[in-house]
Amino acid sequence: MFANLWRMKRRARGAWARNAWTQARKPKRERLLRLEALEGRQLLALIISEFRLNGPAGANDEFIEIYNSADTPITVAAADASAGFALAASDGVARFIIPNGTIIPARGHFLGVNSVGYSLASYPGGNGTTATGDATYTTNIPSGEDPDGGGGNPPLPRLGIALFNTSNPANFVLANRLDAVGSTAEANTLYKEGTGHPALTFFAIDHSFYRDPCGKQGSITTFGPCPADGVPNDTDNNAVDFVFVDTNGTSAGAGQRLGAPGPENLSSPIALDVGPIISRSLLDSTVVVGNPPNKVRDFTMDAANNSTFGTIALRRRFVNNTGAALTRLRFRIIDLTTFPAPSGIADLRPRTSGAVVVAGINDPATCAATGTPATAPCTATVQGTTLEQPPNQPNGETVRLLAGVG
Ligand SMILES: [Ca+2]
Ligand SMILES: [Ca+2]
Ligand SMILES: [Ca+2]
Repeated sequence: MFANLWRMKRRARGAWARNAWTQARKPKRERLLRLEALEGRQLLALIISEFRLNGPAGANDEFIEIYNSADTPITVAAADASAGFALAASDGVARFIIPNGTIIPARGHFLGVNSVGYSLASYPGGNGTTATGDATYTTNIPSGEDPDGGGGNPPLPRLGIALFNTSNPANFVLANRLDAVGSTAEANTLYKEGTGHPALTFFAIDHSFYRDPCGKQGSITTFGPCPADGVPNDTDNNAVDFVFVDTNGTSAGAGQRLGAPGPENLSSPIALDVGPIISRSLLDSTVVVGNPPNKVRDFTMDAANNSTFGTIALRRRFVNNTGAALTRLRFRIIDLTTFPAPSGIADLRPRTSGAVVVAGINDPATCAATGTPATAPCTATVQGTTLEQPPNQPNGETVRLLAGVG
């Protein structure tokens, strides 16, 4: 278990949804204007949440993930008579279209992939599904790659990308743009926000740029809770909104940080912070958070599993208040001290764990829910977590991997 999970609090953004109700009592014209404004804000909730423009399978190992950051589903409907929303590169050519009528759930995703090279199609998705593309394309988006793979060439240009509320290229203009991300090497401001994220030196590495859901810009030396509380940052400044990670902790020009790409599609899990939630508490609330059985430090060396200095186990109880059956409980790690941690800061690597039976629990609620006997003191089984792969993790598991229970 982990120190930092997706936060499950409701966000202030819920305020505008409530505003929609209060508009019902206003004069009709004002109401219409306000509703149009609300529709605009809802569309702006569609953001590019993660992408990469090359990978271990080469220049075409690309994916682009779109995210609905609103509290309500978004039904795609182009602003003109075109086929849907387009994701275009700064060469002005659309790579994929989200067709009209597509419903992207609240906090849900839509994934576009380059089918020539995309190598993460078996990344875990939803129940029995994987992160295959909801839409595909076959034209490379140049991003600093060696044009022929033979070396000795100037790198290809690094193109930015943008999402438009139309698929008509003639209408790829700022007024129709929903979001954009590009590097400092991109000259066209239509295809980036702010100065752009750092331009990457091309290596065939498993990496991605993702919108920071923590709010620390990927810093592994900043302690305390995540200011962004699990909601991907969009301050319209790519340089601070996006974080670079790769599975080797490579220094490629955009910060050195061990982590994993996490492409998500329409089938992928959705953070349950809208409506009924899954509540979280200590395994034993009669004991402070830093002591067993809530936190257990085991100094046993296990170098073969990246635990040279032992392990830390964090134990929590989760209650399903959704009213629906859950097939699996999954967590995404969004903040962790890890490689390359400076001296004095722990280099932590999440890993798979097995179930353990814990005795001496004095928490009446835990005992009533799952204890033997059902009254305190009791014994309870704490389930382990399984790190979900690919991508393969040659250096031990890292920030942003999914971990599942059940
Ligand atoms: Ca590319
Ligand atoms: Ca933006
Ligand atoms: Ca993702």
